[in-house]
Amino acid sequence: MEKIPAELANGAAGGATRVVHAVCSHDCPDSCGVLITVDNLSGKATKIQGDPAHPVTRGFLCGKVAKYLDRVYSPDRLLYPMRRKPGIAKGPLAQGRELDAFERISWDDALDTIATRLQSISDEFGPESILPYSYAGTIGQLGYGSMDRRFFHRLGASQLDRTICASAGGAALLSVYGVKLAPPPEDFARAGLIIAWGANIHGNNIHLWPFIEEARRNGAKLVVIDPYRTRTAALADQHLAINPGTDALLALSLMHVILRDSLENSAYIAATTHGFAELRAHALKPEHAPESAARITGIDAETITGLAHAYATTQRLTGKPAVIRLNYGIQRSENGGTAARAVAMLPLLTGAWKHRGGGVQLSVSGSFPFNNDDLQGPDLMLSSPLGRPARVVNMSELGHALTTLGEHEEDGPPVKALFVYNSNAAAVAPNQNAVLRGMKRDDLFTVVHEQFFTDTADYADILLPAPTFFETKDVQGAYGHLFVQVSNQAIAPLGEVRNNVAVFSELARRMGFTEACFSDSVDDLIDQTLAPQPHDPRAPWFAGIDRARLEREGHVPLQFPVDANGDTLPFSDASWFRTPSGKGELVPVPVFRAPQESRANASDYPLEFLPRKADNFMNSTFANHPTHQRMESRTAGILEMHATDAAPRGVVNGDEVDIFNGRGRIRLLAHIGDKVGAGVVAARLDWAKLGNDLSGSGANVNALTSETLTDIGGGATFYSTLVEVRKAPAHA
Ligand SMILES: Nc1nc2c(c(=O)[nH]1)N[C@H]1C(S)=C(S)[C@@H](COP(=O)(O)OP(=O)(O)OC[C@H]3O[C@@H](n4cnc5c(=O)[nH]c(N)nc54)[C@H](O)[C@@H]3O)O[C@H]1N2
Ligand SMILES: Nc1nc2c(c(=O)[nH]1)N[C@H]1C(S)=C(S)[C@@H](COP(=O)(O)OP(=O)(O)OC[C@H]3O[C@@H](n4cnc5c(=O)[nH]c(N)nc54)[C@H](O)[C@@H]3O)O[C@H]1N2
Ligand code: SF4
Ligand SMILES: [Mo]
Repeated sequence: MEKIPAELANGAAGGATRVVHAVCSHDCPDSCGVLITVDNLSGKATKIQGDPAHPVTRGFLCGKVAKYLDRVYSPDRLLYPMRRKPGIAKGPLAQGRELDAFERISWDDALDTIATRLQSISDEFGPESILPYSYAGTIGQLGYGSMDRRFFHRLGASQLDRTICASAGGAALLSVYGVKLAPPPEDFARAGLIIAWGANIHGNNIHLWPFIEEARRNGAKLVVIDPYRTRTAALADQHLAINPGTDALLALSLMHVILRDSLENSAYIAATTHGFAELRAHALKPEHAPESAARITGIDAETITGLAHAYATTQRLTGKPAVIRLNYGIQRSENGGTAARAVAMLPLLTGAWKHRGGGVQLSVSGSFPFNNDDLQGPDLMLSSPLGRPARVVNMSELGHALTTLGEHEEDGPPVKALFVYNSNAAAVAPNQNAVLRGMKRDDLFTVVHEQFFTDTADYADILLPAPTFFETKDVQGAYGHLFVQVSNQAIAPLGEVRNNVAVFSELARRMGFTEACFSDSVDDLIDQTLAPQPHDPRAPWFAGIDRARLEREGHVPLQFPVDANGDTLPFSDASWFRTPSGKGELVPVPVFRAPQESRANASDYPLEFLPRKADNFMNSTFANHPTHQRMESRTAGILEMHATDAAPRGVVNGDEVDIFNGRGRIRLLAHIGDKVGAGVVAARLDWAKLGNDLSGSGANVNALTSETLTDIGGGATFYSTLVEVRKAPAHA
């Protein structure tokens, strides 16, 4: 395998410019290796490119990060600590008017204020009244969760259950397989049939695409299962526009056909699974026959039968296996955990795992034996004033946490301090109106550590400036490939920005925490996370991987055991499973239930709403940059709907429409077309303060979503949302 030259990895000076190896830290499966060119004289970054030596990045970047210099050097960066001016109420600020509400202070002032307030709140209400709120602004090991976790553990703050993205799917895969392993993207090139199931590969996972294209050049077919006609769907051989929330039924119907027509792999099933007889009886029930499933999934019976046959016979007929790219789309739904479990069982029936390029890929994150215990110090909770593990607050219920928690004594105290970092909570959390009602409370002390004046920043008492990945060092795995990488610091921090590690070790010092772990440097933390727990069965996969080697080589592949053919084939035999039975778990059998919020139970709000991610933003990140807005201009302020739903409502293209339910209301411009089928409407996630909501209420799509949790894993259910749409009254 080609390696990038050492001088690239080290960022050594070699004339007018130097090239530094870094890693894109955004919450994307691709974790691209990037090369940043820095001008030695000015210290400024002048260029970013994909690392040509990285086998998955292959020298190209997505559109949003290719324009990253616009983000790093944006004139809108938050570069200094600030505090809310006395007497200014919390609430949305027009973009560019933030300094009406905030004034610059020194880091010492900011940190002293935070430490004093957290101490007095802890003394008065107990430490659990302090709530950290973070997600994946960076997925570097250190930036995502290291010193911050130590700090909040030692403080005794409420623990945050980080469920907003992937917890239902994660729990599903763990229940079936016991460990999250999957074929790497490179192996997709060897597949004969690729199913993208709730996976917008073109938008969200672009570095998988070249391997799919390679497979297709060799005869493979791509089938996309998605209620929305994504670019991925439009480019596929077949697009099945499934009704939202019905994936478990489709998977059961595929099983039904496979078992009815005896297309399963009996020897593999006997050797590797547990509960097959029960699953077989369940799948063969008449309600799972294609004719029955068709009515509910919206996919006709012949198509279901054809897909089941293609899926189960690809290996025999083409000599190449079938692979499912199951992404997180299907599990953002009330019964999404069950759906993900059902889909995950399919290759256990056919034995696709026995062939390189076959199986199912949700996430490969379980391949990295990072030592998170040493990094995050959960035992420090025992040294907190509580002396026990603190209560757990589910991040998908932030609205509830900020508005009603503490009303019942058994809940523990109300939230009195909120510390947000790595997240634009006010934009991305469901049930936005409840979230904002909570954030507006003037008895809530809020700290926000950010790169920009986001929706969340508008509610801060204290603002702290955060770095981009150009300005800090980290180490990173991936959830979509199998390379460990170090991200070197390319440029000096702009203004007075400080990274997540620095902020929390400074705060720990001010709070009087004397444990040695609060003095660990960035390099110490990297070394710790690269030293797996000795009892971790995956520990050998990090053999020979240490900081020095990563700094030299940039990216290093995990050291997997290989079979006689030189292949690593997870779940090809029973030795790979980590479930209680030691086998692939087919029980409890997945039972399909339509979501409460779906057409099956439609009432006053009959339309299924997809509050979607934008191809050229990263959740709400990038939404504020003019360059990125231009790339996404087609989706700005738009509600996509089907003519069947527009006509009876008297809506024509370009009309202003109100989209509403019992939780909220936003106003967008109707766009009638083929992106969604009848009964479904869709709009994109955005910064609320940009004003794309034409009603002027300063909301975004999450004003409509609910805090209902998934069936397993306690996840968010963005894609189980019912709404009604009405032509907006004409302006007076
Ligand atoms: N450009 C870009 N890339 C991103 C992100 C981004 O915001 N923008 N976000 C990143 C993050 S945080 C994540 S978690 C990953 C997520 O990547 P994906 O898992 O691909 O996430 P989604 O876009 O939420 O969902 C994928 C598709 O599922 C479809 N879908 C919705 N409901 C259903 C359903 O009931 N059944 C089926 N079959 N499909 C359904 C949606 O229409 C969508 O096209 O992407 C990451 N990459
Ligand atoms: N309607 C709807 N809502 C959704 C989704 C959806 O598809 N539809 N997707 C959900 C999903 S899958 C996810 S993962 C969540 C994502 O939710 P978030 O993780 O909150 O995602 P972002 O909107 O990208 O906000 C991340 C913020 O972190 C900041 N940041 C970046 N690096 C750093 C750093 O080093 N330090 C600090 N302190 N801050 C930093 C960025 O500036 C950015 O504002 O959103 C969820 N919400
Ligand atoms: S967002 Fe994803 S595709 Fe784009 S550069 Fe980052 S890791 Fe690569
Ligand atoms: Mo996510």
